[in-house]
Amino acid sequence: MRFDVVSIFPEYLAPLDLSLIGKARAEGILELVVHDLRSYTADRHRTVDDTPYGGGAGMVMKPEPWAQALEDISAVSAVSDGARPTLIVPSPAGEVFNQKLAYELAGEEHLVFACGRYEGIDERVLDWAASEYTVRPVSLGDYVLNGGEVAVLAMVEAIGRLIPGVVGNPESLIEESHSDGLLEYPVYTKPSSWRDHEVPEVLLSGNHGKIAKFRKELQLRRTSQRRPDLIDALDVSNFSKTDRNVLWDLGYAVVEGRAVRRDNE
Ligand code: JEE
Repeated sequence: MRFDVVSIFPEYLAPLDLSLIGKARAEGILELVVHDLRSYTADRHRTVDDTPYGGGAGMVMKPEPWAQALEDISAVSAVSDGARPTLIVPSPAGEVFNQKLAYELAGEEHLVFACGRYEGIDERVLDWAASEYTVRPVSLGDYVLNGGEVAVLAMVEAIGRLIPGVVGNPESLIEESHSDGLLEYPVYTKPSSWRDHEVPEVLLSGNHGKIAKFRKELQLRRTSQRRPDLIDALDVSNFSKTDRNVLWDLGYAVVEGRAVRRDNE
């Protein structure tokens, strides 16, 4: 798999040399090249921004340096016949990045990330690039960053760890792929008693049936407290009597395979 990242702050992407991603690069599983957008400018001042047509705050990234960079990168793209590289454009106005999109993108051969700054990139770049790339504006989440670099660090890590051989422990990937739409249960390690805080006794019991029930209950409790939107999306048709009782306890009834708040009935 190949990643290219274009930015006016290439040093911002230095963390990609470290840890899992850095190791995968060193082992040749993953190729990642960071490009300085300013090296694709043609003027003495290496200008990448200009004032917005129609007025408004701030500056906008000029299209031509982007076209030069993206042409250069797609020309060397080694994607197999017919396939196009995917151009990911971090943007507060993109579709929100999630684990499903991470899996989808991990299946691509060539991802190119265009890190904007200022108020973003001239929109015509995205339209123009669609002749060579599958163009996807993507947001990291509903908050405002100063540019695309931090979003790219997060996305490259989330996508990169799904590539076979990149993550240290494939067992944890398998567990993730079976994840049940709930937040995870809390984890503990030694010592069992630490500064007057105890590990829940059932986890020391060796009773694996009881442990599984305990963990599922904690998952349901913290999900309803922290992420009620995930409870609403749950298919509870195959929930055990025990799980349904926990849901009831949390204020939900089961109606046609869905958990619904009892005060909503
Ligand atoms: C790419 C430039 C900065 C700031 C104006 C903000 C007005 C652009 N989840 C995410 N949040 N932010 C980004 C992101 C931010 C970027 C760029 C990604 C390039 N910026 C910038 C302010 C504004 N708007 C929203 O309300 C309307 C635009 C991001 C991702 N991925």
